[in-house]
Amino acid sequence: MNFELELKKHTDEVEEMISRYLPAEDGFQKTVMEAMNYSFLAGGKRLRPMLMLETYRMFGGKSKVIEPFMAAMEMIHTSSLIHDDLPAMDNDEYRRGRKTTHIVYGEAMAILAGDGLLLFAFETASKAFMTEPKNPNIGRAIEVLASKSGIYGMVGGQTVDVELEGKPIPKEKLDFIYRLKTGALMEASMMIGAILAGATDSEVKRIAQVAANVGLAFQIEDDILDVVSTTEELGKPVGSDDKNHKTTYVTIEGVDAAAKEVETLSERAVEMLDSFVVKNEFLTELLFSLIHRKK
Ligand code: GRG
Repeated sequence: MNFELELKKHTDEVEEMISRYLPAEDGFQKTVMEAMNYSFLAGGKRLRPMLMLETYRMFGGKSKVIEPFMAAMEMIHTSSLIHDDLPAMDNDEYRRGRKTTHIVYGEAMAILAGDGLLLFAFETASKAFMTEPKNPNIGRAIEVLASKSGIYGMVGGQTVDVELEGKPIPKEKLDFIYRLKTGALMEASMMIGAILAGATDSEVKRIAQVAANVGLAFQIEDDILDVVSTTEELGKPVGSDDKNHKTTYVTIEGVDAAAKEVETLSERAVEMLDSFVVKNEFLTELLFSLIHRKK
């Protein structure tokens, strides 16, 4: 397999599927739709909807029921990026190669665009009931989408992250933050793919463990790239963690040891994925590729 070529094809496919669900920019409130679409369409790797789709395919899913959930996941992720960039949080001016939403639309509109995307995500996911009315697993998928985004997932992780800014953090607590603020959406993505395809409870649990390892590895690599990459490559400022006095894997153990952890966690994720009877070669390659990602 020529992975780079396949990745490009899969990214384009995902892009096409999720963009169709964006709101039309009209009505007296159209500014909020413009701000929502501005950040959503700025690009991004589309990793979460891709993980969802490929997990769905791995478990034999074949219908369009997955599409509103893929779009919903990217909307929730984008809403978190908009809020994460706000002056009250990381105060960043660039994201996905563009000025951040609050720089272009102002702080109040950026807050509303984040709120709008978050709620529009659930409006969008609910469309699955019409796409496949007989699928008994849609309710469970919505529950996972909500819980992994909220106080027991991403919001919970971000809460501890914000509270501990500028303070030394022991590694166990840093793992807690990473598993929730970054890992939870990866878990939700792969779990929803499995759930909608009709995987068993035990398969869903195992796929969540694969995703948990991917999520932790992904955030550690994010720490590394913040130190070793460039703004052009990342499309967002480097040195943001230093600016915000954050404890990261790099500040605790240095770049080399952190890179080793990324490799170990990713290899563990691939091994666990390999233990399933059902296979998806592209998904395996995708997880491997994250070890050496450049952005
Ligand atoms: C709006 C529900 C809601 C919550 C807000 C601000 C916040 C609570 C959470 C922040 C979560 C966060 C930004 C975690 C970092 C995750 C991370 C590594 C993001 C970068 O993801 P990539 O690299 O970005 O996949 P692209 O741009 O490629 O999509």
